[in-house]
Amino acid sequence: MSADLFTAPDYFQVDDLLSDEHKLVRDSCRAWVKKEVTPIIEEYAQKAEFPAHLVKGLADLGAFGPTIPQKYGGGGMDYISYGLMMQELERGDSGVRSTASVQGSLVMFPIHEFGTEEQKMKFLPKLASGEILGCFGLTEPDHGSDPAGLTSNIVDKGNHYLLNGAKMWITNANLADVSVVWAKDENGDIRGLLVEKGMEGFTAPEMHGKWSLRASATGELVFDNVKIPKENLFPDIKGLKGPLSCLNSARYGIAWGAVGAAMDCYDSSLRYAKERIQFGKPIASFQLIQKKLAEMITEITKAQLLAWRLGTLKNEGKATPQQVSMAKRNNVEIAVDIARQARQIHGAMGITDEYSIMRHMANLESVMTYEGTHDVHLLITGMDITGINAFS
Ligand code: TGC
Ligand code: FAD
Repeated sequence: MSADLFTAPDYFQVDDLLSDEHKLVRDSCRAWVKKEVTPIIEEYAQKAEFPAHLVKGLADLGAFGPTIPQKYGGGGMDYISYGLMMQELERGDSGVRSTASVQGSLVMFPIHEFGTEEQKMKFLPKLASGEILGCFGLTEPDHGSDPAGLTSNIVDKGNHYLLNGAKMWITNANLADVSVVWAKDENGDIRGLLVEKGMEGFTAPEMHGKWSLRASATGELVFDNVKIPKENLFPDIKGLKGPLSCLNSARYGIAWGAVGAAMDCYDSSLRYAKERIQFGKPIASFQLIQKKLAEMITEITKAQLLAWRLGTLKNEGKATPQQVSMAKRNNVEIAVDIARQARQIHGAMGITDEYSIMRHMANLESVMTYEGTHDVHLLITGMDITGINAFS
C-alpha cells in the first residue's frame, strides 16, 4: 500500500465543536492508525487474517470500553470521544473498528449494565486491558433481522443451566475468551449469559470465504449441552431489550466509524484527482470529477454533523434508539456511495491494494448489514414517524 498521507477533511469546522480532550483522543488514535494499522492492513486483508497483535495497542489507546467507568478499567470518557475513536479506527479499517465495537459496546457494555458485581470485577478489567477478548452472540442461522425468534435455549438443572443451540456470523467468535450469549429460558424469555472458552460442549469454529471484513475474524458459536454455572447468568435482564440496548451503543459507534471510512476514500480521491493527468490536465479539472468530489465532501459534512449531534444527545442521556438508527443508516449509506465514487475516480488503480478504496467498499457492505440491516433501520424510522409497525 502507498504511504498513508491522510489529511482529515473538516469543511464546516467541526473541530471547533470539540474540546481539547476530544481532540487529544482523536489525534492519538489517528497517529496510532497511521503507525500501526495502515502499513499492515492490506496484507492482513489479502490473506484474510485478523491482526491479533493490534489488540494490545487498541487497549492501550483506551478503545476497549471508552465509556465504561475507570473503576472497571474503562476510559470513563464521553460519547464524543468514543465516537471520534471509532471514526479514526474505521478510517484504518472497518474490521479494526469492529473489534473495538464488539469488545466495548457488545461485551463490556452488557456486563457493566446487566452483570453482577462479581461478573464485572472478573471480566471488565481484563477486557479493557485486552488480556482477554469477548464476542456477542445474538444472530442465529435462521434468525438475523428477527432475533425475537431465536431458538438457543437454557434449561435450569438446579445448580447450573444447560445451554443448547448455535449462533452464526459472530465477530471474534473463535478468538473470544468470553461470549455474551442470548438464549431463551423455559418461559421463553430471552436471557443473557457468559459462556467461557473451554467449557465442555462449546465450540467456536471460524467462518471462511468472506469477501468483506477480511481482516476481521467471524465465526460460529455451537452449544451442545454446555453446563453454565448459575453465576454466569445476567440476573435481572429479560427480553429482547437486553441485547437491543447493547446494539444502541454499537450502532452509535458505527455512525461515527462509517464517516472515517468515507473520509479516507474522499481524501485519497482528492489527492489522486489532483495528481492524475489525462488529456493533458489533472483529472480534478474535469467537471464530472469535481461533481463527485463536491458531493462526497457535502455528504461527509452532513454525516459528521449528524454524528456529533447524536453524541451530544447521548452525553445528555437524550438520544433515542430511533435517532441512532437514522444515523447508522445514513452514515453507512453515504460511506458506501463515497467508496464507490472514489473507486471510479481512481480508475483501475482503485481496484488494487495500493489504495484503501476497494477494501473500504467491500468492508462497508458488511457494515450495511450487521447491527441491523439498512432496511431494518429504515423501518425503525418509518415506525417512529408513523406509529405503524411495518416489520411483520
Ligand atoms: P420490539 O417488539 O420492537 O421490541 C422488543 C423489546 O425491545 C425493546 N427495544 C429496544 N430496547 C433498547 N434499544 C432498542 N434499540 C430497542 N428496540 C426495541 C422494545 O421496547 C421492547 O421492550 P419491551 O419492554 O416492550 O419488551 O421487537 P421486534 O421483535 O418487533 O424487533 C424489532 C427490530 C426488528 C427493530 C429488532 O429486532 C432489530 O433491531 N433487529 C435487527 C437485529 C440486529 O440488529 N442484530 C444485530 C446483531 S449483533 C451484530 O450485528 C454485531 S456486528 C459486530 C461488529 O463486528 O461490529
Ligand atoms: P436477514 O435477516 O435474513 O435479511 C435478509 C434481507 O431481508 C435483508 O436485506 C433485510 O433487510 C431483509 N429483511 C428482513 N426482514 C425484513 C422485513 N421485515 N422487511 C423488509 N426487509 C426485511 N451478529 C451477532 O449477533 N454478533 C456479531 O458479532 C455479528 N457479527 C457479524 C459480522 C459480519 C461480518 C456479518 C456480515 C454479520 C454479523 N452479525 C453478527 C450478524 C448480523 O447482525 C446479521 O447478518 C444481520 O442482523 C442481518 O441478518 P441476516 O444476515 O440473517 O439477514
